[in-house]
Amino acid sequence: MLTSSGDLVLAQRTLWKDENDRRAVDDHLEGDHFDREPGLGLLSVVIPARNEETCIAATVEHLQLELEMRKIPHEIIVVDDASTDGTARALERLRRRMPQLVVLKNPGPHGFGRAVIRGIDAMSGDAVVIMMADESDDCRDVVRYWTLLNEGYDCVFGSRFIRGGCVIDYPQFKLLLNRLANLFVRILFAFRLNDTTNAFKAYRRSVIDGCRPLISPHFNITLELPLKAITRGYSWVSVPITWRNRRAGQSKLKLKEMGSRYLFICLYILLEKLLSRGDFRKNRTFTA
Ligand SMILES: Nc1nc2c(ncn2[C@@H]2O[C@H](COP(=O)(O)OP(=O)(O)O)[C@@H](O)[C@H]2O)c(=O)[nH]1
Ligand SMILES: [Mg+2]
Repeated sequence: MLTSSGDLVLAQRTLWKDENDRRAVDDHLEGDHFDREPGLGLLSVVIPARNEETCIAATVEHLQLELEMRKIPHEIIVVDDASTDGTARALERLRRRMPQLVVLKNPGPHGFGRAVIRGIDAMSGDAVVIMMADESDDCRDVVRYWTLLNEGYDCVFGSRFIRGGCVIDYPQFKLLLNRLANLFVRILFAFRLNDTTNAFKAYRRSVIDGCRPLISPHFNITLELPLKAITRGYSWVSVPITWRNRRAGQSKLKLKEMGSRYLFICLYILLEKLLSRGDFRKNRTFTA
């Protein structure tokens, strides 16, 4: 439950792994304003997938089970981006017995960002969680996200690097680059969020609509969404999450190809922040 001053009072403490996690949430409440938003009816989970035959079934089944158990009305949208392995077959088998599963094919052009946008465009939910296909994100964190959205936040941003969060088997070099990139983003935008680059986040539909047009074709969508949401004045909270490296299949993130694209989207949104005089902010109702 949230008080009008934005303090978080956790009605369901059992959702958090322990008392430290709860305090970590309290410590990371941010956002430059907080208007209480109405409760939500349906959750959409968008999962981009490319050549994930070894893990897509487990990812979807575990998620479905967790959401059923918690009685969260949901749909799961998997966007298959021209996979050349058995991903499409695995999804077809799942779809036959899971009415909540929507399988979309991205006919091209391809790319992580394009697949995420295609999933978001097709969603029927009042809010969306973007989740990976390789079992790296914890389904229980999706439930935590949903709880916080229902308490009134516009966005919930998981962080693996605050008290209560953790990473398992993160490749060392990638971890170093990740921490440097996130430090750079933090300094550039002057906020406390320290895991901006991770895609696994939750947004109300109103935030997604307020961040359009979405322009990132590749992994830079992972920066575009949270940076726009924060810059445009949506409320957000950061909570500890767990991430584990994939145990099967191959990583598709090509750091060399992504560096300049990440920089591009950062500078694009920084320019909006510095020069647009708030034209794109939430609840902007007049033009001058
Ligand atoms: N639809 C789609 N999904 C992608 C693409 N590239 C990566 N993914 C998915 O994005 C998620 C994260 O990719 P992954 O390879 O695990 O990146 P890493 O964890 O950073 O190494 C996985 O679910 C992938 O299947 C793509 O081009 N299209
Ligand atoms: Mg991964």
